[in-house]
Amino acid sequence: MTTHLGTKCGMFAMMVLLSAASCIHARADFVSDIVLSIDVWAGSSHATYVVPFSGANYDATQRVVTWARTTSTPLIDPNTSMTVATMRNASLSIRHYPPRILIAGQITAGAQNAVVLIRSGWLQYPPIFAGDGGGRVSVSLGVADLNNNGAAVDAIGEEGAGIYLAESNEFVPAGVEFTELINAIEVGAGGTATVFQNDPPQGTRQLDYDVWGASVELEYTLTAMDRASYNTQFNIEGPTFPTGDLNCDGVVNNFDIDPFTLALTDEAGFHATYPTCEIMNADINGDNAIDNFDIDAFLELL
Ligand SMILES: [Ca+2]
Ligand SMILES: [Ca+2]
Ligand SMILES: [Ca+2]
Repeated sequence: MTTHLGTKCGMFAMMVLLSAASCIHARADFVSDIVLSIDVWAGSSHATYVVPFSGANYDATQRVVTWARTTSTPLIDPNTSMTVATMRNASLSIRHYPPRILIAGQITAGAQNAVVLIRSGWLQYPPIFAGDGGGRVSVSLGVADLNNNGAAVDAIGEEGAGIYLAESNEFVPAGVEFTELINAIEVGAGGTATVFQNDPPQGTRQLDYDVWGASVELEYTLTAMDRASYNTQFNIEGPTFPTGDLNCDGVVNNFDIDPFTLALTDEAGFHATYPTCEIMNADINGDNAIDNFDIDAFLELL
């Protein structure tokens, strides 16, 4: 599992040319070091905005990474000093379990049409075995013409390609990729439009493969000087792991004794050793704390 995450993060780091990034140190154990990246290309210019994992955006108790920036932030090409686009009201929330990724924000293109790529970090969570889980994507995408000559948000790639992609697992076997088919939104002079789409339309889509990770990305072209807004939510529902299951293999037995002891005595060590398991499974008596009062109740479960 660690190898998968490391590989993914390494690729991620290379893509954003963040040579100092490593997925080994200083991160929540369930999410990659980079929790959000925004790349924008316009002509020969390229700007990147990267939100690294930090203690300041991590709630260790809830195991949620949150980050938000409401101010207007120019995305500037470091070589040409050109403002390629402007970011505003950008936010992110990644929750460990039940797994959920939220991304929202607005991008306004600069003087040229812009290619925008927005990615969440890679989320790891307790494995959800084939058929036991489902997933659902909700997304709204909008466009506003700010310079009175019409505006468009268009998918990149062939006809029918979606602007929005949510995926589970690193290798994305067929059946665990969610592709939104919002292909283009166009408005006339001074116009605005917002499109909503859910995948599936109702309920959740069955996950046909064992899954343990997820990420989301949006990629589109935006007309010059115009604004695109996005608001996405990707939820994975899996089996709830029984109380006392501290290695997250679905059953409570003697193999849970060591991880239970670790959860009780060394929270950081637990997360390091069982990165995809939920430590609150050690709260056997349900008082929202993991302490010595859980020991007797745990022994009764065995
Ligand atoms: Ca326009
Ligand atoms: Ca177990
Ligand atoms: Ca307790």
